[in-house]
Amino acid sequence: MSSMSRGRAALAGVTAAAVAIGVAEPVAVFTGPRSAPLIAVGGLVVDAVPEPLKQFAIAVFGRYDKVALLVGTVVVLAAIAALLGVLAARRLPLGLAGIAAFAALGVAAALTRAGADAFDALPSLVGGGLGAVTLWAFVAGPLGGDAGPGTAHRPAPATPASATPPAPGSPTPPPVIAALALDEPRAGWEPLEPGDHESRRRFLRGVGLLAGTAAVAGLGGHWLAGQRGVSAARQAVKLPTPVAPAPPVPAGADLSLTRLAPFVTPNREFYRIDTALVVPQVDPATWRLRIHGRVRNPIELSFDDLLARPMVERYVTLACVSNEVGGDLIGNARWLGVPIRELLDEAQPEEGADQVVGRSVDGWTCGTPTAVLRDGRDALLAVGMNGEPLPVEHGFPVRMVVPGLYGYVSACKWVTELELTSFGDFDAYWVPRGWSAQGPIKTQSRIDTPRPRNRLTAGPVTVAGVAWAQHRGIRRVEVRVDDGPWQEATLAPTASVDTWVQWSWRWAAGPGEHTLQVRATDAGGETQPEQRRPVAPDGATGWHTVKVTVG
Ligand SMILES: Nc1nc2c(c(=O)[nH]1)N[C@H]1C(S)=C(S)[C@@H](COP(=O)(O)O)O[C@H]1N2
Ligand SMILES: [Mo]
Repeated sequence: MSSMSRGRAALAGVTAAAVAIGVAEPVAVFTGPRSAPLIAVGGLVVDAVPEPLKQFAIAVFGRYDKVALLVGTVVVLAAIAALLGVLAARRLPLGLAGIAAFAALGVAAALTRAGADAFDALPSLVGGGLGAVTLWAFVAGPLGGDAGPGTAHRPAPATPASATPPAPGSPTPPPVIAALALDEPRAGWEPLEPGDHESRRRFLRGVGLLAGTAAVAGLGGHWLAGQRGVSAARQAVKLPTPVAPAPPVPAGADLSLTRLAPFVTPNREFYRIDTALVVPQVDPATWRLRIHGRVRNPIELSFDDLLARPMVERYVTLACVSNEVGGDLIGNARWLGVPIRELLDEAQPEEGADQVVGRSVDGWTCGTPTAVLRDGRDALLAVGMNGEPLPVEHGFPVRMVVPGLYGYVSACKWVTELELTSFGDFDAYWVPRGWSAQGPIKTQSRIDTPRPRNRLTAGPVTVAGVAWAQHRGIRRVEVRVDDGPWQEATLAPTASVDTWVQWSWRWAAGPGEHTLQVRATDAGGETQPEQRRPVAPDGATGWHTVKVTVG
């Protein structure tokens, strides 16, 4: 059995893992990015992570929660791989069994994703196989560091490795690689046997070569997979002209103040929330929508069928239930699509089918009350966003948009199914994870300017922001300073009850520290409550509060 040093063994383990993950990527170019082990296992983690941790990740990492998750997964994997390397140096079969266990995890993760087929096992199988070969090669094979018992702990020469004349034809390892040798000789040690140098060089050359190959394969595969995306298909989509265009945004709806959210959120700045680690690439040529379940007349539509139907265009403000008071997980866009109501009328839901489950190509689901989709509001199967085909990350080619409901119960992206069922019979994705099955948007208001901790000059200050109560509409917005009397803000005109509204208020700011607060009242006369509640289970409450200093 090998007598590698721990450092070498750990490096061998990490290299084997890098090979496994790297070579799986080009395989996943053919089987789809979601079958790549890192993404597949990451997906399992996303679905399994306890809710408070997910909240924490969103709060701390914001939009970068997915990057954080992948980096975290890689760090954990590297640590385990290092341990496996050490284990393998003691008992090779144990190390190999560890790699097999990881490959099995990758296979299981890839095969249990929505829409998976047997080929999705390939990236993990190929990666696991080559990872195992790599580990063997380091521990017992041609790259082996076996230079006799006790190599690692034998005292080493005073001269650095690079000072030793290299054997003919074997180049000195570059300093970076040499620095990686964890059993680098240190000053004051006894000379190494020549075989030790050679074995170290062989080992490091192996590490460098294999890690390089893994990186090239991994990055190249990743890039190739990107080339196979649907951005060309998206660009080729010609959106139909709506039979019912959106009513024009009234003049003055946008106060155009710096730092105030614009009335229409540009697509590039629109918040993005979903559980997808890789953005689903859905080809409109093969996309189908099935309307099925408890319906008398199941329907199946192609993308062309959908585009051929009369389309309406509407401004609707989308909001996430995870939006904190004062948060920015909200955006307003002009959506083009087919009213879901018309499709449901054709499908004819059965009595008692009170839930429509929107199902995404990646298996994610949301549950929307059938009654809401049929009550006359502009619930759309949307294909266009602000005059463009849906951006891929916002659900291309087709998504749901339902005015008045949080996204997690209504806004299914990459939608491929509408299944009629009941709330009693089916829990959509977020419900067993502790979120309410019903998700009407709560009335909210936000101060966009001034910002928290701004330093202002005494005198007139414009306080402004947005307020929303989708599908009810906003009647009134009030502002108060330092617990003083509530003062009515001026509402800008807005496109409809389904959109947010900008508001502004002129403040004669006197010197000192001040606290600004805002609250909105919906068209039904209900004022948003002061009581602070967290986002779970059905949306945050409380008044947005901003502290500023006036000098
Ligand atoms: N397929 C899919 N659709 C989804 C989600 C998801 O995780 N997967 N998240 C929902 C949530 S929680 C919200 S708030 C909205 C956000 O839509 P956006 O990313 O276009 O802003 O999408 C909804 N649609
Ligand atoms: Mo959300």
